[in-house]
Amino acid sequence: MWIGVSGKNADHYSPPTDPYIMKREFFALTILFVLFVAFPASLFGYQAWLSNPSDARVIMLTANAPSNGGWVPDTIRVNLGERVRLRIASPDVVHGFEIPALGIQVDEILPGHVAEVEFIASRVGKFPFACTRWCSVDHWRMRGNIEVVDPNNPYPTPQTFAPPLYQQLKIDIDALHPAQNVPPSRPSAARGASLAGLIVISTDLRTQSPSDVFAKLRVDDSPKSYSDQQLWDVIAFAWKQAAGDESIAKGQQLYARDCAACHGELGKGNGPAGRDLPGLAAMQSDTHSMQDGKRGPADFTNTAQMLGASDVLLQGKIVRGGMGTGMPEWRTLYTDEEMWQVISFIRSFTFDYGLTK
Ligand code: HEC
Ligand SMILES: [Cu+2]
Repeated sequence: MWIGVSGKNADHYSPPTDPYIMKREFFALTILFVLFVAFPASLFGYQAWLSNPSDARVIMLTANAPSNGGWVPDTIRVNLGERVRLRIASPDVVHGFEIPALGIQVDEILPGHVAEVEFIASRVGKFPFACTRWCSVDHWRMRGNIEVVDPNNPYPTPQTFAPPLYQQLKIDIDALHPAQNVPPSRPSAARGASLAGLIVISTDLRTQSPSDVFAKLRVDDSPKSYSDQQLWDVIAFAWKQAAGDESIAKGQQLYARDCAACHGELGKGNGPAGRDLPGLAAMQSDTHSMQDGKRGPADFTNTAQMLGASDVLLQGKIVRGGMGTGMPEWRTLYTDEEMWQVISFIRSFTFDYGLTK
């Protein structure tokens, strides 16, 4: 190693022959080797080992807000049985990641960091994934798919979903649903609880609207001595009971995460992301609120509309989305259970469930 050779003297330099100098040179060489070759190599090796301790297939995924391109790639194809390690980076803002059908979740993908999640592709199918953080106005468009294929059977019969309840029951979810009956004031589940033993509701609460249930109660003989408000209170209590506190609490979380940005924290349809959605101006529905003279997403505090809708009808709208507006579809992202949970929470905008918000 001819260190210190420079300039015009370089040509005249002859290697040292003195053994002492040669020993020193060897020592210097060793240090240089360690400094510039072995140490960095070990670092890289260690890094690589850190990021891939198993024999997982590493897939890089970039989380961009939809206006910056969304997920890249937005379709990931892996083989059945493969161990997959997703390394997810975010160049812009904080995102989240979830593959609901596989129960895989990364709560936070911070800008400039790489979040990792590992799983085994143990089921064949097409599994939607989505961002779980409200990263931008069109956050809910931030979706992609993981396709798990069996190399031995690359063309399986396509997945079939049972038709949603609203289709099975042939409910027209695009029809207006004004309530035939509205309560004098906001029904209270707490007040209704004290009357619940006296007034029995025997109808199916999922397929009937609250307004229909009221109509049936009103023509019954037994509750004749009770006021309209009292019947409504009992209905509010019945709905809360049927859902259960746990379901309502879970629905509240889902709503805050996925719906509030459009429908508003208090359900008034005035969330910041709900403004100027395409198609709203052409809507004939009365469920949406007006904000600054513009139509917004459905107003869940609008008693005259909400009490005319059965849970199944609301489910249909959430399942399918659309309505010619910016309402996203949730069928591929929500389990049935989550669907009912979010609906049970939406009811708290018309029924007083005594929740703390
Ligand atoms: C991107 C904005 C946006 C998001 C996010 C969104 N919605 Fe909507 N939603 C709308 C719009 C727009 C409508 C149609 C307004 C109308 O029918 O007047 C709508 C309508 C609805 C309706 C129909 C109400 C009715 O009585 O006709 C339901 C139910 C509903 N949304 C539930 C949800 C739930 C639950 C979530 C979250 C899981 C959600 N929405 C997320 C925009 C949104
Ligand atoms: Cu997002």
